[in-house]
Amino acid sequence: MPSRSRTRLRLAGVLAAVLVAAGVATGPAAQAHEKKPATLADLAQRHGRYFGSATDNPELTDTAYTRILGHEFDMITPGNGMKWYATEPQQGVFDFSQGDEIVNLARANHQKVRAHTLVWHSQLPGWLTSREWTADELRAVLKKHIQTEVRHYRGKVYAWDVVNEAFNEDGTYRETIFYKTLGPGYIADALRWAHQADPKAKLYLNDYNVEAIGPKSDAYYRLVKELKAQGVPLHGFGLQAHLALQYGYPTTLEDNLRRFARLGLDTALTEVDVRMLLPATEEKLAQQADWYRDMTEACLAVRRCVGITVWDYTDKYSWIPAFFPGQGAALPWDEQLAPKPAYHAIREALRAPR
Ligand code: 9MR
Repeated sequence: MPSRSRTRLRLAGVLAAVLVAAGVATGPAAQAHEKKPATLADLAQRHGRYFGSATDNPELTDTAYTRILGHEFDMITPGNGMKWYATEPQQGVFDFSQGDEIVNLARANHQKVRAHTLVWHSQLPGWLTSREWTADELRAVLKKHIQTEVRHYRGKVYAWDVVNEAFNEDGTYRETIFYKTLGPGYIADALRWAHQADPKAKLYLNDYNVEAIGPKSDAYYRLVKELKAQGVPLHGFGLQAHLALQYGYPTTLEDNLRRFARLGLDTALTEVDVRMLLPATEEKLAQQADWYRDMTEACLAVRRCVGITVWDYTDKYSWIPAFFPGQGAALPWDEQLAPKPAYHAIREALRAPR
């Protein structure tokens, strides 16, 4: 070998050694070692599912937070920004800036959006709740709100929670302004109006405490049957899954998901968290991890359970401590954005072959 080639070879060897010492990838083995671990979204996609998180506008300035939000999930739900008080603060005056910010961020990160929510008794603007409406007036107001918002996001969102929390615990209709003024038909109307405005969006009914089979989920089961029989556009049933360790795990979740699938609906776990009485102990965090694992497995076991969304991913931004004083630690990442046992349990469930 000519000496110049030998020198070059030796130099290449030295260079490789320096690169290895510096931790820079050089060969195929190093590349394999460098490969980024699969995200929750990657793992869910292997099952044809998504894994999502809610988020909220004020948190978006936290760059450590947005890094994980943009990386680990493939579905995003605005926690507040698309609600009525935010989007129509004065009658007929629409403001989509908060929802747009989240939709734009999701698009930049190649994530889809579950839009939330059009018809709900809570977080309504004052102009709507502070006066009486005739049925005709309220119907017009509701239709305009739904169609203006759905049209604005047409083609940009995967699904809409059209009606949120329509039933009481005993399965009777919640006496909301919409129910009291318009009767139960407001639900079918809302779905039809939303469908006209975006025929491709998946339209959902969504509620909490409907994970187990019981009076409240039975009410949805009956309603879905009726709506389907009437040809009303309805595509999914969202189970919020705000669970609490002290109230027990909904062991009939999988059967419940399956019975809605048999009615021809998609299902999704839409607002998952598992709160506990504080302080969090190792034992409680282990139990919480089991519940996250069980919920993930239940969804994977039912073909039409299309995905799971956690109601934000970190305890830093959870709604729980403000609403249930003395409770919290409900999400898979802690307040320092470090993954908890629940995160690893979800991964294990998603990694298992099916
Ligand atoms: O996460 C939302 C929180 O920031 C709001 O203050 C709260 C107001 O009720 O709503 C929270 O989100 C709710 C969701 O829209 C519907 N299901 C229950 C959620 C928790 O309250």
